[in-house]
Amino acid sequence: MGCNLTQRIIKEHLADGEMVAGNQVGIRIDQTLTQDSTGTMAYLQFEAMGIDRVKTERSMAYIDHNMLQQDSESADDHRYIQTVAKKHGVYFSRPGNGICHQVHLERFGVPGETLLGSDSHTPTCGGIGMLAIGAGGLDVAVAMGGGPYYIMMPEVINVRLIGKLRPYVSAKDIILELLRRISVKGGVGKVMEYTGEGVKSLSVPERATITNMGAELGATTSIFPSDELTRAFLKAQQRKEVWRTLQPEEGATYDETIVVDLRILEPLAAMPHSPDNVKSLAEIGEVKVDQVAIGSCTNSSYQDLMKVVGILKGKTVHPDVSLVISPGSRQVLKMLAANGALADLIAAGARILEPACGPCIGMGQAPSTNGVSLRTFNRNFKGRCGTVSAGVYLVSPETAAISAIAGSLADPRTCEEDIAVDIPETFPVCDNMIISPADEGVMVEVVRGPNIKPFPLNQTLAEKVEGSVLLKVGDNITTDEIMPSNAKLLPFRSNIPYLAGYCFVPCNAEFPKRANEKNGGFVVGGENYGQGSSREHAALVPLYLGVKGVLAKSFARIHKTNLINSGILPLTFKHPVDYNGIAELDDLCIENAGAQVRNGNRIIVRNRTRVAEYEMSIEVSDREREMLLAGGKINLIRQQAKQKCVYIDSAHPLMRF
Ligand code: MIC
Ligand code: SF4
Repeated sequence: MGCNLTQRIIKEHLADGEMVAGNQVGIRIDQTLTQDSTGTMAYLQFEAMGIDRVKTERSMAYIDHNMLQQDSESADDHRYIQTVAKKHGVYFSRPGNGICHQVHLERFGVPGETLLGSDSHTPTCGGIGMLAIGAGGLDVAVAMGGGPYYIMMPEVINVRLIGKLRPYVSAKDIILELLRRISVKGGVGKVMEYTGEGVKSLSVPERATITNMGAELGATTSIFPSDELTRAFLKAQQRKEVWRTLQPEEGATYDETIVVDLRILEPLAAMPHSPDNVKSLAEIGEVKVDQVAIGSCTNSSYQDLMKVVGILKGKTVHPDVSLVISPGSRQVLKMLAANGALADLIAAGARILEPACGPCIGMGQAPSTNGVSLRTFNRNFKGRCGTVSAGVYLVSPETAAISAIAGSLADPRTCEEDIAVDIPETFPVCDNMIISPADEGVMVEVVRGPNIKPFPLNQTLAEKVEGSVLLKVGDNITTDEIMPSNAKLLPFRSNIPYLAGYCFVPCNAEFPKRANEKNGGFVVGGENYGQGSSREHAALVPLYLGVKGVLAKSFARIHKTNLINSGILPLTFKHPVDYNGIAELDDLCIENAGAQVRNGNRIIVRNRTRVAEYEMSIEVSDREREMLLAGGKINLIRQQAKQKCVYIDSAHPLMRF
């Protein structure tokens, strides 16, 4: 029996634990990445650990999210990240250089290595055969310090691709098809590994579109083999020396197989308000469109945008449509500028944005009231675009471009142009927007703006954990609902007290007030609680507001870890029917909480209002159990450091110990 690709890479990086499905394994991390909206917190946490220099092969700090700079906060945070990166050995990608995942794929990803990023779409680099995983900032900070990253040994799903896509059907349609089949929670606890002869028909950027949006399946990550096409891509990026061939071993086994026949796929769209609400364009029918947005870490490669150019060239965007295009990287933008394609896009009426996340995270370009926006992005959660009443459809670049001309949702197969685009033999490589860190030992002053506020730290678990149900929500609650991100809030990612005023507001505008009045309490959720982003603010802000535990039917992977890292109890209903019996403002209590958490997986929660008892399970590893008892990861690290007499910067001005 041979190892599949995922198991091969985990085996090569195994630092702790046994590779048995369901066991926790610690893996050595070769590379890390942060972006600016999660990065400030990650570097504050890294600093608080008192480690001088990152211990990874390469750590990158990208600036790509907070680009509007309506006031001084974002520029101040960028300066903090730039200086803290310089001091501690991290490479800094300046604003304007592109979206972290696109740039990392182009310039830094290495087949067979591990990458941990403080962004849920870090799996993009699975497109070149990297084991690339998204995590909360604190986990990335620990990995920068040389600590292993712990995951549940995943099940590995073989996604066997057969045949070749027909013209105008896109890699985006492959991942939309998977979302249609297995939903936003179908990948939880799993790695999606792509195999089959269909792999050879997909370029690296196309593979990266698929691995990128595997995040929407809830998967731990997604990965393609590293083959001749990977070699050609890396050679074109002048990095052929990092290539290695990487395939599953002979006789590799998988936990499950999903077959996708590329020959019969059609153009698809995810309808509002969930990435798995997928239908074919034919099924959706006529939809009038107000806005088209092309870009994001899912679909902003040179190949994607050249296909768009192929469709738009010589035409004019429909009078009722606003078309915005954000190239994924400066390299892509430069290529479009050099070959004249940018001029074609401008001539067609496209509004060109800088290479950054932009509208994908609500940083501008909010659609009109009740507007319909077609986007090549990966998430269409209600309100994420900035307009609560708008409906966002997720589509391929081909569908987006043809619809921008038609003014309504249109099938790209009606195009007459030949839009096939080959990967160039050489990309115009220029890393002059990457700033290298200072040499070890060189003094660097870290510049902190007034926006940086202390972040909350939990206390050791109380013997009696009690409080009211502050909020009860349904299935698939996103981190965008727990801690919204938009142009008004994103600049405050290093200011937890400010963000607290907006916590859970999309679910209930009274939540922050109620949490304050009740002095904290519990949240009750349905299936896949906390799906979506990696932002640990969705745990830190509830912690700040006194949330002690979340009772849910199931949890999304990254968010569950962020709760544990913050010392908030993630409790799963043993009997999901108990969910129905709880109401907001019920008074809950966990007696002997410490002993219950220490002794096993069963936790009894009493509902004092209804005189009922719920059997909950706490599905955590022994390490995580320790973390919950200590009041979160930082407290545990500090306790352990004290025991080992390791110096920890407990006088750090930014932390409230
Ligand atoms: C997102 O797409 O939701 C984000 C913004 O990139 C997040 C990270 C964040 O909240 O800063 C993610 O995907 O992890
Ligand atoms: Fe940026 Fe959007 Fe990608 Fe998140 S999903 S990293 S906001 S482009």
